[in-house]
Amino acid sequence: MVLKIHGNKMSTCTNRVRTVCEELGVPYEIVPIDFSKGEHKAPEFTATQPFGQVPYLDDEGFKLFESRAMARYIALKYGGVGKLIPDPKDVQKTALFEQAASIELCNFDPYASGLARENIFKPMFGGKTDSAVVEELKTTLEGKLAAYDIILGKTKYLAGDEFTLADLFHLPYGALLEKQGIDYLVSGRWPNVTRWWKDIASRESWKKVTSA
Ligand SMILES: N[C@@H](CCC(=O)N[C@@H](CS)C(=O)NCC(=O)O)C(=O)O
Repeated sequence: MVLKIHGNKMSTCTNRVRTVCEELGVPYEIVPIDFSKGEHKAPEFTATQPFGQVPYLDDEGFKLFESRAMARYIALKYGGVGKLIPDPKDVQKTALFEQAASIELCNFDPYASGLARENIFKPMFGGKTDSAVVEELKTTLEGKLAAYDIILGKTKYLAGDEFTLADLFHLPYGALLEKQGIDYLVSGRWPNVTRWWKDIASRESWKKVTSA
């Protein structure tokens, strides 16, 4: 049975998981969840994902939510040793990978997803952008990217010289920054960040996800 991803293609977190499948050539099927009908808040959905958010996966009856946990599961189960995630037996490499994954979760996602919420999702659903919040998020993200620039001046990718899930996790909200006209990842203001972003955003997996 093919891996089922309950979500939709407009969801950043669903696209994070789709990108992992594309990277590894893992066949999957999207089970569409329609936000406009509130399907993600329906009891049959929240029975599996109690927070009422997409995506979750169903792998022959094994159900899992949280896109980053799903990504780790898919890489470890289907990727082969060391692809996108280190071999768990290599404790130091795994620790460096987890450090990089935490960097994304703590130092990038709150600000990049916050900006997408203010500038894209709020207006899309009838809300109003709070410009003071936008300015605060932008200022904080600028400081974070200055630190990214130091890290990426030492290694090609966030966890070392190999592309891992920690880099991939940035793609959906990173791409939305550009859509808002926030050029932080592409402007060259932080040269190592721009070199890294251009590299990861040009991967075939991501191009496929964003074109289909
Ligand atoms: N931490 C969760 C976040 C999931 C999430 O925020 N999903 C969004 C779409 S990308 C959603 O379902 N939003 C609708 C809502 O929160 O009501 C993950 O990574 O899976």
